[in-house]
Amino acid sequence: MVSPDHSHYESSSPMAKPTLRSKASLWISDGFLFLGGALMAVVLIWSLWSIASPSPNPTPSPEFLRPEIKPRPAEDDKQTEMNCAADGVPGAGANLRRDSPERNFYDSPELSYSIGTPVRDWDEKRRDWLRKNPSFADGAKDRIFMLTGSQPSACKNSVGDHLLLRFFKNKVDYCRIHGYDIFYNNVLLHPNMGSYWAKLPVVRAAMMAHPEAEWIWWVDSDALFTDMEFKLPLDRYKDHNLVVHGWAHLIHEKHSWTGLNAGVFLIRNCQWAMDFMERWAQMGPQTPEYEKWGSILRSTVPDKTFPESDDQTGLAYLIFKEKERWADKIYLEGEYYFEGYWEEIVRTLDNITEKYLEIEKRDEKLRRRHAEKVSDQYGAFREEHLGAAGYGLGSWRRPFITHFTGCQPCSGNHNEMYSGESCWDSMRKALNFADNQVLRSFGFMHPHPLDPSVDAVPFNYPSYA
Ligand SMILES: *[C@@H]1O[C@H](CO)[C@@H](O)[C@H](O)[C@H]1NC(C)=O
Ligand SMILES: [Mn+2]
Repeated sequence: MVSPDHSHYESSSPMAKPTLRSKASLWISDGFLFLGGALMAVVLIWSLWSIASPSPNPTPSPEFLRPEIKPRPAEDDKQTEMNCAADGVPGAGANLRRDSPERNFYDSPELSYSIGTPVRDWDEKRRDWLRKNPSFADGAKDRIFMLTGSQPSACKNSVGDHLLLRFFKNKVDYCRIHGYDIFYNNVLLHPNMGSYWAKLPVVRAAMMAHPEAEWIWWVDSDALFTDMEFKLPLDRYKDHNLVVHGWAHLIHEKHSWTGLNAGVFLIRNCQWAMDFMERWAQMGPQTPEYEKWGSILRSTVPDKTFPESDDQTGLAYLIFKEKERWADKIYLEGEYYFEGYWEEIVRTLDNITEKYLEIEKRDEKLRRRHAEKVSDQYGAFREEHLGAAGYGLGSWRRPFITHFTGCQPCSGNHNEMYSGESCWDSMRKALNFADNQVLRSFGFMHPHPLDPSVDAVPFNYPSYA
């Protein structure tokens, strides 16, 4: 079935296959790629230059060179007045220039950002910080902070860093549209927690760095948003502290490690989560118990094929084995693509594109050009037509998150289940599918899902009129 995900922080991936290319051929092909890349860069710079300096008006006007500098409005009156008017935007009134002089948890020397150093009374500490920095209180209940990241070194795969850039761009696009902050980490916050364990210390540090956020949303580097309008149904998770894509019967009855996916999760910034992260991390490579956990997991999880303790199997284990302690607060989301397996998804994208075009042809208000900032309104308009689409497998709704589990864009050591071609073509297709939803607000679109070029979108697209 679904192969494990190890493509972010890939250094010690158990699924990684040794590369078949010899060192010599690697050098040669990399050399060609480098020359090709350099040539491309020259062409690109030349063409950009020719766009940037149009011949009819070679001397920029003096006004253009000397932008008018206006005095700042008096600190508090005008500024707040404007921000308060922006209702509906969580935290629109946040004051980024003031920290309360009163002591808060940051002032305690014993408090550490590192995993392995438990935090006590976190809920109270967070509440106290919010009380002292009240401009962040508005919207704090639902505020989301997105986290993602990749390994500290360059990708082995020659196009790996480019792919990671595109995957990250996609997340930045989603966050900008929805007003979320995002952090990309590419250092190991714990030297011994590499590979798929590396995200745990990042989540822990982010919880402390962002007390204004209620939710920390980890999204793997090899996962992307293929529906830029869909929002997490946070109301559904109000009594839970951790949300993962998963299926209860596979975990509780089959003890399967593929009964969930640990590559995308939403975790509440609270004491429960602090405790859970500490417990989860106890199975990691930074502890003397790592080998022991490898054998425990292997003996309790029948479909686990590799000996090392891994984060995903560890998470499944905690759900079925320490059920009383954790499971009540863990929401296994299986109703929509909280994250979905790319092989199942990418083949449906063409038909989905067709369906969405049909909807736009029928509904004039969806064809209206608009500012990117007000995209939410159009998402709501579109939703009126998606009642029959369903969610997840078999649906013609845009899949929310497509996860390239097993493709390993950075190392290139994709699982041998797939051909490299299907991974690369599918990634490009999904990335362009998502990009089209974003570029549309900028007046452009890819004419074809595998075409890197774009066309200007005609006014009132896609109307027959
Ligand atoms: C796409 O739609 C066509 C026509 O409705 C259908 O025959 C085909 O099976 C669909 N493809 C997929 C992958 O769903
Ligand atoms: Mn992944």
